[in-house]
Amino acid sequence: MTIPVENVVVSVDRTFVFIFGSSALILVLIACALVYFVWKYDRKRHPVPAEFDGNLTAEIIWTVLPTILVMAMFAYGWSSFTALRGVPEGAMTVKVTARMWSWSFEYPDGKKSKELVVPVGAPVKLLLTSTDVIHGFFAPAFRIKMDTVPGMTTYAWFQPEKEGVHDIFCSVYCGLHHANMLTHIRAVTPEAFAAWLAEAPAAGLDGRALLDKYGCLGCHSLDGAASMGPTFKDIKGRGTILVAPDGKESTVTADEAYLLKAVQGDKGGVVKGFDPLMPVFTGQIPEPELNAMVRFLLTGEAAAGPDGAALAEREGCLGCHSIDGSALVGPTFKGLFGGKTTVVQHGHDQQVLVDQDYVLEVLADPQKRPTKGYEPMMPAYPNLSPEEKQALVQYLKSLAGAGQ
Ligand code: HEC
Ligand code: HEC
Ligand SMILES: [Cu+2]
Repeated sequence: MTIPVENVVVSVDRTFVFIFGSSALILVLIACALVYFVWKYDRKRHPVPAEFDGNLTAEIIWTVLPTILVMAMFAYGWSSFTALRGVPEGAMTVKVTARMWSWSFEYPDGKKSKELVVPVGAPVKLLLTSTDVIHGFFAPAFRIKMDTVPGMTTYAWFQPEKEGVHDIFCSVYCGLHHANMLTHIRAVTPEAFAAWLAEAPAAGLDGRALLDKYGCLGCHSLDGAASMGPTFKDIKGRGTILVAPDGKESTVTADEAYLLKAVQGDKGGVVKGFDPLMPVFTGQIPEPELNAMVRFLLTGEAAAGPDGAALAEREGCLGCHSIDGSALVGPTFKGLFGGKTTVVQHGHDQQVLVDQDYVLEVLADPQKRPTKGYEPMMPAYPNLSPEEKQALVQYLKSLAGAGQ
């Protein structure tokens, strides 16, 4: 089913204007009639009340007119309902997760984000759910208001026609920081969207995985084995003899600048002793990925680990934990790591050291030993990868203060 798009907003508004307009009109008519009758039939002008014994015409009118009006309201309402519920084919699906007190969005390629970035001119389908209590996804600019319910997936869709930034609110009161559950829809050009999607996720890029993804490892070995192209083993600082198209030979050192060009296949010559089979990737590999691959070639490191600060924000930790020492729903992260905390287990207080093991335990099963003096509201994070958990531990460590 395809529905012309502005029609969602337009038809919702038309329904609203029609119902509101006809109600307002009826209100005015009734008020005027009331005043008129009070004036016309007061005791001075009408000392003796008239007696009626039924009026068929009047009865038909007051049955037929409201029926028409209500049917018209239904027709308008039905058209906007179908527009809101009928997702056009080919819509990009974005998973929306609501939690106390933040939103996160996951794209089909696995990219996660705190804001909902979408391309203009294409429909977006939202699959909504919640990890804790009922929240409401409310995007007034697109006339969407849909509950997000734990254990259930609801949906909505919209299509931005212009570039712009639009608010997203939570429409269901969900506790202390309900009012902070704010983010936005950012509608950008399709090109900007593609670039944004390809950007390095906050989790960091794995250079080795990228070499695999771009098919480099089909022609280059990592272990020194001979292949179609030179091996990547010990490529750093290696002297390479390049043969330029005019046959001139030159020796280059495999440093970062050379590799950045070589990886894209435009190093200006062919490595001596090899066939010119290296594909040209110029402009096809986004810069962050290029850098990650070169970093891997130079250092052998897969990637910088995930960024703990970005992760803490994206996963909503910072909605409940401050980093400046102030108390929110949970204890502040400032100075937490390396210090002592009091937890309750089997009704007994217990002093524990906040170290890596403790943080990992909290992320896996926060209610095993909840922190004393706080509501047991900390959600479990079973879906974080070991690297992500590690990044959070490092992040907490970095907030521990001097000497930790
Ligand atoms: C179809 C096989 C093939 C694929 C796929 C391929 N390469 Fe190559 N590559 C070669 C060949 C052959 C050479 C040597 C000849 C030349 O310089 O063109 C080479 C040369 C290189 C060099 C220079 C090596 C040196 O010793 O100076 C680098 C760096 C390189 N490739 C990186 C990559 C990366 C990164 C990818 C993936 C994005 C990739 N290659 C994909 C075949 C391939
Ligand atoms: C909904 C609010 C909320 C969110 C979201 C949340 N926490 Fe918590 N957290 C709490 C509360 C409340 C406590 C204390 C009570 C308890 O242990 O359940 C707590 C306790 C903790 C503790 C133990 C502190 C101590 O002194 O014992 C750590 C560590 C922690 N959270 C880390 C995190 C991390 C990391 C994240 C994000 C991945 C996160 N929290 C997300 C509310 C939250
Ligand atoms: Cu909410």
